Amino acid sequence: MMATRETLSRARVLALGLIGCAVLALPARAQTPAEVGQWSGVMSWPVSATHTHLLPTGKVMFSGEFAQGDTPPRLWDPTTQALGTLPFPGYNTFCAGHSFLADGRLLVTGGHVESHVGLEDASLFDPFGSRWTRLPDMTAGRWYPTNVTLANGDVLVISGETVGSGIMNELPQRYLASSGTWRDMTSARLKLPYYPRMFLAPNGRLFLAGPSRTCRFLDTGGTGTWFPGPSSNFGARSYGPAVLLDGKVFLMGGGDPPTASVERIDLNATSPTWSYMAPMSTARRQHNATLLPDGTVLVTGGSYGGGFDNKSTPVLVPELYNPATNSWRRLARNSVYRGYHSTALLLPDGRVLSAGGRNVNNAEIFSPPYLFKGARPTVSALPDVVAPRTTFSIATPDAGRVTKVTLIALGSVTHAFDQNQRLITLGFTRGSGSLTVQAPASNNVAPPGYYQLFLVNDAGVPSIGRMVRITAVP
Ligand SMILES: [Cu+2]
Repeated sequence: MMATRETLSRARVLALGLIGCAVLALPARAQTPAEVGQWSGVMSWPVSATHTHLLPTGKVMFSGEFAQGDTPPRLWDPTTQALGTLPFPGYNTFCAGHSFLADGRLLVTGGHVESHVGLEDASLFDPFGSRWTRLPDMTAGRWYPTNVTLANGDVLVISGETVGSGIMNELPQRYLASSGTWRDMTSARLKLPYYPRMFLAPNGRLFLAGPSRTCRFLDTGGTGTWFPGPSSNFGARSYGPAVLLDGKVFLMGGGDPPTASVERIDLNATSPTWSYMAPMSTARRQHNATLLPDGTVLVTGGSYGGGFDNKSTPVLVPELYNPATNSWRRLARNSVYRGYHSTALLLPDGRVLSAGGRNVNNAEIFSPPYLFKGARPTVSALPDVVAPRTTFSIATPDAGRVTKVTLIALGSVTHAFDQNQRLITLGFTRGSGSLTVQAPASNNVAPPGYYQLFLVNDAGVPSIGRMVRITAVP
């Protein structure tokens, strides 16, 4: 009896084992768009989208690299796919800095004479009237500078090469929005690398987060004062993006050879320090990081191999970071290597434009998994203009299912860094057919300007983004 029973159970184990092997041997089940998202086909574009901006009109402005920067910027309508041409600013804005002013105009600083030689020119582009306005020149050229918006709507412009390789513009200048002139930050002279990863912190100071390991705070009062900050852990992260999300800065990859490591600092803390977070599944440099309506971060493109812009080691699989769970998820792969001179941009419909590269005159659009998880919440009415420290009402038939309300500043991206995007999660209470929403606590949290407002439901599905202008309050 015993032997028979044992034989039977052995046979069962063997059978189960065979079934197990059969299951393992089956080809992997195709993953659905609800799990991994979906890419569009490749669209041919007239230039490489190396400088890419979401305008307050909901359209996308982009301009190309090198010689293409001598041609007019282009306009793309994400709804109709129509491509158009915008007025030429009068000089080559390739390698400029850029950010949006409180009134929705784009401030473009510096530009391209030749590699490592920058222009001192600055201009405003008005997306509503589609025209350029020249500003007074800066004191010297800037090739690869960063714009950082301050709480009152002024903009600090920092770094960039002037007349040759390694010859940096060490004088930060503050664009005074009220007068359209510059204030030289003469007590804040500092040599910094290309396109400093810099953010307005909740304490009102600017925080220099990278790409060097040494971090600093800048008080922008008067002519400026630097303060030491906590150094990040990994080291230099050249061509790695940094994003600002509810007062926390995340550094994602970068460096040469590239790293998969991710670090976070919470600038809301009294004595903030950097901590390693879950790494990406793949090392990357020359990639982009895009803030999404549900508070996750989409990383696209880049190269996993060493070297400046290694096309032979493309990363085609995007990854989605969820800060709430500190975890990453690999998504559907795209077709084209997006490295140096590529950009990525959140569109109002929740999709992400991924475009450009070195002599890559085309674009793809990624639909994240959240677009395949059921009906989208809708917004029936909301104010166009919101002041910090107030409450406001949003009419929505989906109030009962809303779990998150976010504001995302319009993207303005180049060279693996978006100088304008930031995400703010807003507090709210549910009513019947409406939400009562708390505006950002201050202009340090949300500097004045245009943001997309999104409602997100209990299935993680975002509404269409609605443009809201945050005003400056004293
Ligand atoms: Cu470049």
